Amino acid sequence: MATSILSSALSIHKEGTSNASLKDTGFLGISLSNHLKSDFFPPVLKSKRTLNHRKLSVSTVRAQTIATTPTITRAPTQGRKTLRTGSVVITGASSGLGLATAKALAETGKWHVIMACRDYLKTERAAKSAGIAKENYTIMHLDLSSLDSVKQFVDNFGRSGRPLDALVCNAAVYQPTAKEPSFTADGFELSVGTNHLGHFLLSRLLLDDLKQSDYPSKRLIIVGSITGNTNTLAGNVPPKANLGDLRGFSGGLNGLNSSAMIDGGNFDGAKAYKDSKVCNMLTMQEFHRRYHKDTGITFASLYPGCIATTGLFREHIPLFRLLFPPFQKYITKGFVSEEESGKRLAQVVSDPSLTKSGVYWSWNKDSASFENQLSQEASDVEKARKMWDISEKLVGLA
Ligand code: NDP
Ligand code: PMR
Repeated sequence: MATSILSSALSIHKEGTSNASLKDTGFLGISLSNHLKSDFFPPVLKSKRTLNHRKLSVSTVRAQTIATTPTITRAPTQGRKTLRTGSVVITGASSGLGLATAKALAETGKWHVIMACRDYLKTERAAKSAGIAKENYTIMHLDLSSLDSVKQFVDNFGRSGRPLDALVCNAAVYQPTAKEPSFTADGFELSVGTNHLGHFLLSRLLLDDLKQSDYPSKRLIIVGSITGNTNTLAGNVPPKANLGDLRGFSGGLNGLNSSAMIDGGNFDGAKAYKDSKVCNMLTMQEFHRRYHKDTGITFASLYPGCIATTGLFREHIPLFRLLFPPFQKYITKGFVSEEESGKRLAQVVSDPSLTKSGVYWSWNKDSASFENQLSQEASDVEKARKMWDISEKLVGLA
């Protein structure tokens, strides 16, 4: 691994003349120029809500939802105008960034967190050991690698009667050492299928719930990353993200009659992850262009910092897992703790100053948020539209 890290570093130097040099980029993907710029709501019960606004209905509803809190919690409405408790769905809240964000939001007492996770017991244990108070969270089953599970989650959420004030698409898988692709229940390469397509369907199906919310600032957040942005040093570590002409994507990423990779190339797990992050960032912007004006929903993405200790690297070789945190802490200085990253994402969910839509947030060395620049590909309007259209077909929305 040490050799592969070194060879990566060397190849960055070679590519330095193209679109990323240390001088232009600085640490954390923050360019030098960026650096300088450097109530009252009646309780909402939606028991009468019907599901007919959803394009896809779920035929069978199994008892997958296990609610730790059967009743809907609301902020007390004593006397003056009081903002009711917000209701936020966070995918992948069983560990890392998602768990830290759930904790940060729950601790404010202003949010009830729906932890949308594939492993109930793991999530329950994680919530307990993080010290999240029982009344501040509910666990609901969601496996993003199955479109049926996504539809079922949406249906179950509808039945729960909760409003939806914020949705955080956070869950992800990363398979850097896989030699062969693995696939979702619907036959899509796993990283793009889970990180992008699962979230694409989820957010499309929950958009009406967000629209119906009477919360003053409704938000849909899709977690991005520096490694999908080739205008940064980190984004130039091979293999680089590149969606190409989307030929593998339009072929269904099934590895049979099409490539498992979006650009139609040979399978590479690390690239598939980075490509999925480009899709996440393009999706956020396409949502913004299509829906922000009419709905008032804030669409945002972010790079929370390098949280080198999370489960994301579970499939990496042990030497990588050992060296990665000190490398990020002492060499790139891009390291952030899980707790700090959770506070950052929680800001994007609820900070009154972060309501601007269509923004990719990052944080500088003093942990101050700023609007960051996306790479050319991650902000390509035409590619975003094409990616959206293909995604709709793949998940059965078109
Ligand atoms: P973790 O592995 O700790 O968290 C990922 C979460 O996703 C887990 O809760 C995991 O569930 C869940 N998940 C994975 N597959 C599925 C699935 N099929 N259905 C439902 N949930 C699933 O990693 P991080 O906290 O680091 O990652 C969170 C986000 O942050 C990701 O979007 C990642 O791209 C992003 N990010 C991370 C960075 C980092 O340095 N770590 C940097 C930049 C962005 P389970 O517990 O069951 O495995
Ligand atoms: Mg990277 C400022 C420099 C910087 C930052 C902020 C990151 C973040 N990385 C940086 C630089 C480098 N990394 C350099 C110079 C190298 C070559 C030595 C390097 C290598 C490297 C590897 C092998 N970095 C990695 C890997 C991974 O497997 C991680 C990855 O790509 O996951 C997709 C990763 C990351 N570096 C980051 C961040 C945030 C990650 C992982 C998480 C992510 O993007 O979601």
